[in-house]
Amino acid sequence: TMEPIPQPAGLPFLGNVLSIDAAHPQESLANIAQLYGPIFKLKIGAERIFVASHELAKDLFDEEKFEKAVAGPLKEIRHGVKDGLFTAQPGEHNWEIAHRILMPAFGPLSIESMFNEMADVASQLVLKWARFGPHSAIDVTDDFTRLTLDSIALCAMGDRFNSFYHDDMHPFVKAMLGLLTGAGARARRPGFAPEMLYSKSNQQFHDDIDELQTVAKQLLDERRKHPSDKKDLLNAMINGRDSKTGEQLPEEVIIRNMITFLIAGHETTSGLLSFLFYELLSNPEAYSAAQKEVDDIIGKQKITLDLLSKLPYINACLRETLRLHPTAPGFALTAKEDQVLGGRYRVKKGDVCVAVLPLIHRDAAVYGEDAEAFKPERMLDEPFGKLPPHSWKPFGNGMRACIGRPFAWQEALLCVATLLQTFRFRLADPSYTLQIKTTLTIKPDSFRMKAELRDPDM
Ligand code: MNH
Repeated sequence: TMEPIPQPAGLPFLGNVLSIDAAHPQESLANIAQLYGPIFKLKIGAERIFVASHELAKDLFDEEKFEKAVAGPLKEIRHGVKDGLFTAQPGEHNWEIAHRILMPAFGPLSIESMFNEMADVASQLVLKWARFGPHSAIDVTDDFTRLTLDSIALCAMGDRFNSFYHDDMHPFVKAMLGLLTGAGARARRPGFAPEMLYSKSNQQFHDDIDELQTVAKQLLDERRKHPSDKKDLLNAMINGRDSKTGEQLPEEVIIRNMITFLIAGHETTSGLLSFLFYELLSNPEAYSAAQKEVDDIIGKQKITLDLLSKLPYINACLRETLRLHPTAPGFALTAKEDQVLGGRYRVKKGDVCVAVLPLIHRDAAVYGEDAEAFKPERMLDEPFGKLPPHSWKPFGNGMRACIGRPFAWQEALLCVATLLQTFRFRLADPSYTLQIKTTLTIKPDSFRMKAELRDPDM
């Protein structure tokens, strides 16, 4: 028998917007789930169905029944990057060809060839923190964002942002962040407010998009003028031919995807690294175990790809971090036909459902009564392989899952191994309690630590 999907009482016009604290939407969703259970409907601009348990989410992740929805902030980002991989509608032709051309470029072999460039950027972070000395409080998330931005820009298109050498941001980065914050703000506007109210921020939004396109086009023209045989993503897009149709990517599609990689490829990995260090500093046993693995396997050697493949505990720490803190905390799906979730909740064709990852990932039915605890052991290869399907989804679902996962993983492993090899860390403020800062992604807010060189002669 069918049950109605619960919906908190709302207000005329505003609907449920007041149920969501714009600064802390994840906390609001957790509170609503406490009261209303693992599925509920909210009218925030449009109507959305939120799904917060593994049992109900399983049906959402069935690609026969649901497909990716470009909704909310993604729909706004789409103004800037159209049918780029991240914001393409299901079935769009330019997604199909870009996906086939880029899959090998994001494959293990190609990512391995980016190792030296990733290590180059990581060494800049090490130098900066070493010079700070043991008494300065490091703004962890800021520096991890410098790392991930510089590394995607260098590996994807051979451009050095040199973020560690500037306090103010590279103009491309400024415009990209403008597009992201603009997209978030636009997605929250109440539908009934006249557009006129927003003419200034609309202008800024479109200026940022123009700037991104201009800079990306310059980089593309530059590469065309001075071709190189570098195996980066830009060359893959310039030279690649679709295996199925023989087509090459049109210029505007290359530009859209260059911007897309920067947008999709930096905040999530930066958040992952930040939460990982937060969890290590809050769980001394896990910190010691991770430290021991780096010391036993790597010691004082120069880190190589081969050594990175021998760190099961650090791997498990990364997985466990993304379980508790999925840095892309949700994604949207639409029903392809009328559907039923969990055998009892009716969802109509075209309804937009959001997978609430932080709650799905803390489902006690899957992870047990200690689901809220950071326990990397449960994510070692063997137990990880035995988790029920669809219970760990930080990289999204099916054919629209993250294409950058091998890139992010290699970058994160290398960074964690390098930092643990080099420094001893502690909280800058021992009484720090975790606050989450939400933009499109989540990060620990105002998280600071101090870094002391383990070998002062370095
Ligand atoms: Mn990534 C899609 C999470 C790193 C490029 N990524 C997704 C989705 C999630 C996600 C979730 C699916 C979104 C949706 O269904 O609407 N991504 C992550 C996380 C990390 C990450 C948690 C790091 C940790 N992503 C990266 C990196 C890059 C990247 C690094 C680029 C180098 N991601 C993408 C692209 C897509 C995507 C491109 C869209 C893929 C597609 O739809 O074809």
